[in-house]
Amino acid sequence: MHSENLFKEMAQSITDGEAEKAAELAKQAIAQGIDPLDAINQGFVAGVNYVGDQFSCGNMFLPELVMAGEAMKAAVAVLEPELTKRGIERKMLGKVVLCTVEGDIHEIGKTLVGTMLSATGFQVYDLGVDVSVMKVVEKAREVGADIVAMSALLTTTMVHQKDVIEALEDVGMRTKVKVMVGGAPVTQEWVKQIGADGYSEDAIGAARLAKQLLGV
Ligand code: B1M
Repeated sequence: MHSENLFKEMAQSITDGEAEKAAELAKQAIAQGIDPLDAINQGFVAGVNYVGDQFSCGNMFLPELVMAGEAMKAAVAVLEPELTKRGIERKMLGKVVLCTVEGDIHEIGKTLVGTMLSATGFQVYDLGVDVSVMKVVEKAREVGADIVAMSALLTTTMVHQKDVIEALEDVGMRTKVKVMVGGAPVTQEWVKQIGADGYSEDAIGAARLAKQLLGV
């Protein structure tokens, strides 16, 4: 199938919340030699953005949001090993403790960021979603993290990015660790406001930023 048509079908599979179809299309993309990041960004993300917009306008509801999320996860799970393979010749660039902040269960973007960081050569400790402030700080201390990376998708939860920075300051670790943030509501202005070291809009940018922050 021509890649443009495949991308359209991918977006549609997310809109329809069809996890099996999404996974099948992801496999097809790999078989056709399509860049897995193009499949994600030009195909599946278009669908998830559409569902998000429709949800905002009240034209779609929570069950559709959930099904779109499941379909997106199924597609990303197929594409992730391919993304990782592409970064196979690498040296270890640094240690990153990654999470989605407390109260927030959005995991897809965070997981993609983790995949791209790993593929670029970082050792990633992915704590998952809804992670408490102290759990992030303790893990960063335990592993001697170079970077703490936090995702937040909700305007109500992004404030916990600030809480983690304050907790790092309180325990005297802030000068030893860089902090990067991301997620749909995060802006450069927010970065300044909370005293983070940087943010990026997407997973590739996150890997680039992590390298910049450590000068590697
Ligand atoms: Co929810 N959700 N959701 N959701 N959801 C949003 C975020 C929302 C914008 C939808 C909308 O109204 N248009 C809205 C937030 C509004 C706001 O706060 N301004 C919203 C809402 C309201 C909610 C609930 C409150 C709904 C409810 O219950 N009434 C609820 C909250 C639950 C909670 O967390 N406590 C909720 C629940 C869910 C599901 C569980 C159903 C599901 C998530 C499933 C899962 O993750 N397993 C879900 C989904 C799927 C979405 C949308 C549709 C898609 C999110 C996604 O996966 N995008 C989303 C609307 C949207 O974003 N279009 C929406 C694809 C992913 C690849 O992109 O996560 O943005 P993203 O990550 C990108 C970048 O942001 C960046 O790189 C990633 C890859 O390119 N990035 C980083 C992310 N983290 C980064 C970290 C970095 C750097 C870059 O450095 C550390």
